[in-house]
Amino acid sequence: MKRYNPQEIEPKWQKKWNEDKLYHVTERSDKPKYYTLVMFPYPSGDLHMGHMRNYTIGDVVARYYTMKGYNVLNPMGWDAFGQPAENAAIKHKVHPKEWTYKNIARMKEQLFKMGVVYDWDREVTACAPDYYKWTQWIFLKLYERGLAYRKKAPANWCPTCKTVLANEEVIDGKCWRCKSPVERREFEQWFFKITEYAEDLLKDLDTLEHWPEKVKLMQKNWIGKSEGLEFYFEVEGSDEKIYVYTTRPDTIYGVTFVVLAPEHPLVEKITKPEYLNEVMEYVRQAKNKSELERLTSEKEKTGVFTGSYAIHPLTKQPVPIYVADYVLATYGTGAIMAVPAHDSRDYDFAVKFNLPIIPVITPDPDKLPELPYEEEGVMINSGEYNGMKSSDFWKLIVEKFESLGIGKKKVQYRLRDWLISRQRYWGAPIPIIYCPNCGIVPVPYEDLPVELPELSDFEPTGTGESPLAKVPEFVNTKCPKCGAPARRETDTLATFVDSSWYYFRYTDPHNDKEPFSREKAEYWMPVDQYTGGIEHAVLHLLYSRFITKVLYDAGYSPVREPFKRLFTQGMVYKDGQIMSKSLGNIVSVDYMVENYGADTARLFILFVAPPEVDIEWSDEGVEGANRFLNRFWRLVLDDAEVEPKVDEEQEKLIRRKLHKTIKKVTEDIENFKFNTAIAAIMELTNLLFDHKRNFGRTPAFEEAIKTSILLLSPFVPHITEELWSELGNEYSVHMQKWPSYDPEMIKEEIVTVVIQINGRVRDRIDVNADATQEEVLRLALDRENVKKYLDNKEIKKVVYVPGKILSLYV
Ligand code: ANZ
Ligand code: ZN
Repeated sequence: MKRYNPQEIEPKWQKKWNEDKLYHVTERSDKPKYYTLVMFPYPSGDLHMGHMRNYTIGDVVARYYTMKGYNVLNPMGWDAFGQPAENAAIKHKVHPKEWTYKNIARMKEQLFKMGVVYDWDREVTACAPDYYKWTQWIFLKLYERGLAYRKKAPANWCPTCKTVLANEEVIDGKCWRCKSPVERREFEQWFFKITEYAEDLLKDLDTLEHWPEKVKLMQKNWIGKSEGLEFYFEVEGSDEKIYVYTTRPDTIYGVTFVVLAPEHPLVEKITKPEYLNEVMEYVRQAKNKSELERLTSEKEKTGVFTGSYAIHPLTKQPVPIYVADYVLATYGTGAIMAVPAHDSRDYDFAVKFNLPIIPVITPDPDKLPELPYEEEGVMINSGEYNGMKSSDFWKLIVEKFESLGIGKKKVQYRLRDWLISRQRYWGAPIPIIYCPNCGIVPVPYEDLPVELPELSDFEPTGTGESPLAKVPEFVNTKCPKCGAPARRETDTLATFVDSSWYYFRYTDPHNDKEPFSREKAEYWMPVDQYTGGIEHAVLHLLYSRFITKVLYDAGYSPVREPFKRLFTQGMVYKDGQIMSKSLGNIVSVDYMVENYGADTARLFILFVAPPEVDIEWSDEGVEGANRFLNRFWRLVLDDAEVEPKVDEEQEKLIRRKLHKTIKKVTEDIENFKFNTAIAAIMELTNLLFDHKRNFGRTPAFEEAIKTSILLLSPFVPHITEELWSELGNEYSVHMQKWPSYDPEMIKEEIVTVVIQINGRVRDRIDVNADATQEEVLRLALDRENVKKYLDNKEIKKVVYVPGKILSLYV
């Protein structure tokens, strides 16, 4: 019999699937649609097994739903603009474009080799003018709707990458790419007004039933809605008022000082002359720190006294005013009432600066709380309100301040507007023109795309200006409104803009009139299954949701939410660390394919653990997967050693097991439990091995073999295609109908088991026909009669004749 040779069969089928366009789809179908999508990758170079996990998972989904009878859209593309490509290009001294397209070709080849299939006719590449034309179009739509604006703003500046970074790209005060400490600098920048959608983005999370709770919580925290009171303090000996925002107005009697952010406009005005030098020096230093650095709670609190006092609005007592960098200028009003007894940051500050700490809420009225106490409770030290529940006092004090006219209830969001300009070459130019007469003028739609010029000197300038500013032919243009000489915007769009709408483009990838037609989007959207890394839980997903909502409001998108179901897969580790090129611990696609074949690699990845769990690469695991495929091959193709012997009971047993397996595999795939689905098929094949040895290739055996091939086909597509064809079936296994099970067949059969103790019948129990010895024993030991005759004696021996007798010896 022919041996299993993946190196021969895999390329053969890959070529055939590709030529036959097996996964090419159109909207003309009588089947229901299913849109599955794996987050499109940065074309960063070679793929390894860590990346492959993601694509393999996506491939199983696409192949399964196709067999299930859906019209499956399963596209692929490249998040090809952006800093990673550019940094690598600078390092390797090649043009980003060349570097990018070379990597795309290489990655495509690797996906191909792994048997991962797509509708390649829908490939999109973010750096291609026919794609970024529409990214620019989307920018203009937002501009038109007042959702894109320019303002001078302090920005995170990476001195190494020489560029401005979005807040999200600053991790622990360091650049997410190169890890250098980030500085603060002021620039004119473009923003998208995502804050206008804060409430929608929050509220609609509730409609996303099939998203992981963890991801929804992360988005919720990022949006950070809070309800509180905004009110003002008067300043002693001054007409100035200090507005503060608090979510805990119930702690008002515990206020012992007030803090201004270093950037607060009143700092200079209210600081007493003898304190001014020290305060201004502090302000200068604080401005260089990133927000994250300032908020890090482990850091020791710093600050300075202004020499001035605020008047407590209820007690009329003076409280000192400090400037401290743990208060941010960009949140609330940029100033706070400090309550050290009930806020840990204020507590640390008060301890360090020796300020009074007055507890005003306690969980137990007979005892003082342990400080800082941040929960609710009962009021103390709060005058006439003592004994009241703090939550009631919260409402009361808000009403009181409102009626006194010194404060009002307010909703705040932590979410900031989205900084979208980058002072980098490798991105879509922002389609804006600056005219000396007309000011900011959007590039007319018919002039799109604003093409990125071919530049050989694309390195960042280091002044904060984009390298495009060095190209007069690009910069100098005419005003589209008045014709006067004008300048183009030289910043490019952040890559998160490119990736915030690509899933729409797949629905209509060749449209040259609009980014996508409403009709096609209506057919395909929303994405039914979106799969990707947890690292995109906040930004990419939030930005995509935002752009979808804007396009919905503008009448282009038929849906308000782009992704119906979200799955975040785990990471792949090797030698205890994340598999990554930089750590030198990768297992390459080429190595796996050459030595074991794609099917073995796929089977290992899918079988080793549930897809959401992190896995450790294991050579033994790979060997095990390979052994299984070899065994399965022989099971299917090798002749039996015995002539077929049809035993009706045994045939029934095989069929029952088969139908149970179909049910389990089907349910497990739909619930992303690929590992247990595969385990169930393995269990079935073990049974089939025994059967073949004792009963030969009977009709039930042949039936079970054929169905097992179908059940395995989404996981290991090549070997199953080959075996399917070897058995003389019609091509392709992947276009067959997914097997269904007969509910009658899997009904539990109940049998009565006789229980003997020391050879004497003592009881009878009803059990499932396929119950194991342990299960039957457990049930037996619970019976009163059995307990009586066992009389607490030690059981020496157990013999179980399945479905008939359980014998115990004591
Ligand atoms: C007094 C207070 C007492 C507070 C207490 C908390 C606990 P969230 O819930 O995240 O919205 N805060 C307000 N503006 C701030 C700023 N610009 N920088 C730093 N902190 C600021 O947080 C609101 C709380 O964070 C506010 O409520 C304020 O401290 C602080 F027992 O006011 B609280
Ligand atoms: Zn003009």
